[in-house]
Amino acid sequence: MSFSSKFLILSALIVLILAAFSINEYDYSSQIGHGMVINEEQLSQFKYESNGLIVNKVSNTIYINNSSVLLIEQSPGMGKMNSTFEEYFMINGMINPTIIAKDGIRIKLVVINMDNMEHNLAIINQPPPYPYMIMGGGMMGSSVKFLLYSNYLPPYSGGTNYPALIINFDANQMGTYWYLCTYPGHAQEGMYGKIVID
Ligand SMILES: [Cu+2]
Repeated sequence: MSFSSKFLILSALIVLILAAFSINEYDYSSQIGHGMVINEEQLSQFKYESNGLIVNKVSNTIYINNSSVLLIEQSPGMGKMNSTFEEYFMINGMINPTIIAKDGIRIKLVVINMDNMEHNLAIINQPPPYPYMIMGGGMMGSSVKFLLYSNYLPPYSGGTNYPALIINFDANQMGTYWYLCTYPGHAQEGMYGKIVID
């Protein structure tokens, strides 16, 4: 086979791969909300899309400088990921990473429950340690401010469909916050991470 025909085949392959990705692009607006599921194929697409973030595995930090997709997995492996926590967030292969987001950007949060428990995602201005009850008592009366409070995702029951939630989060209030799960006991056990908007 000549060099030019190899080149042509390679080019065609690249075009096909790019086409496959654009076909898989979602109309996010129609999927924002509760009760949706994400299958393995969509999951790998979101993993691909969230690969563009600046990740520092040594400092367990993710920098988000432009509007992007952030894939947030909840307790994948059901505690078998060598985590010291039973309940935790896994983002870009890191457990409860610190997220540093530029002020004014929109982050598409793709939250996927991979655990056999209910979880949600909240962003608050209160640092740890957290009480057993975040809602309905534990932190009432304090000056807790929520930037985000999501619905609860139902437990993952096996198979190739994961309970999911997509949220457009506008990082437009500079400050230091924490993302956490408000299910009783989860944040107390370590299901939280820091998020800085600067
Ligand atoms: Cu939880």
